Amino acid sequence: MITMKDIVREGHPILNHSAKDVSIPPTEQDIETLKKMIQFIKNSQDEKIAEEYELRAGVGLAAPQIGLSKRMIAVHFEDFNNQLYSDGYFNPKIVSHSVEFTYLSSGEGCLSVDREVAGYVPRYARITVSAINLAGEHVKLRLRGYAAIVFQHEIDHLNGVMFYDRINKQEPFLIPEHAKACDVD
Ligand code: NB4
Ligand code: NI
Repeated sequence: MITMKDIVREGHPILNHSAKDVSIPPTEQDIETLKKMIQFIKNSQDEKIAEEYELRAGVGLAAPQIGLSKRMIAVHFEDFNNQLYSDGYFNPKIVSHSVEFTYLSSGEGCLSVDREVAGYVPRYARITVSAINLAGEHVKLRLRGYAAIVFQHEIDHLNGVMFYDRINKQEPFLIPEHAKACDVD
């Protein structure tokens, strides 16, 4: 199982480089790795398991964060309509996005960053993502709000971008134009 010792931390070059596309159909090994990434997120949200294995809670994970420079992401979370997003994706690509922005009013954190970085992270309010899911199906996801934010954070990792790279250096709490806050519980 994946534990925190497997999570690469900032400063490691793999987090600042673009990851490579996964050959489709994915290999058994790629599928196994993606399943392990989803299980890590589920474990991190299970109080007992998280305590036993000292896991930091997460709702998403990208392969470069476990030292694999491949375009694979895993998510496991419920959005505000209690819609569950729990799957893995190969070669996710943002194919369209809104002009409007959003941001988490609580700011963002990252399992690869062992410090708080305050500030708003501007994200597109609505995105369309095309990808191959764990079952090997080609999917087109239309996402907004919290779900759109999570997927953008993970896809950024595939392009070597960290959340704090998007925070306004002069004014960290500058509210982007045409932006609506996304309040987490
Ligand atoms: C990715 C997220 C940072 C902002 C928002 C949030 C948590 C992460 C990083 C957008 C994506 C991990 C991957 C949480 C969390 C809410 C839901 C359900 C019950 C606890 C869980 C806590 F843990 N971020 N951590 N950070 N990343 N919400 N929740 N809760 O997930 O670095 O690249 O279990
Ligand atoms: Ni992250």
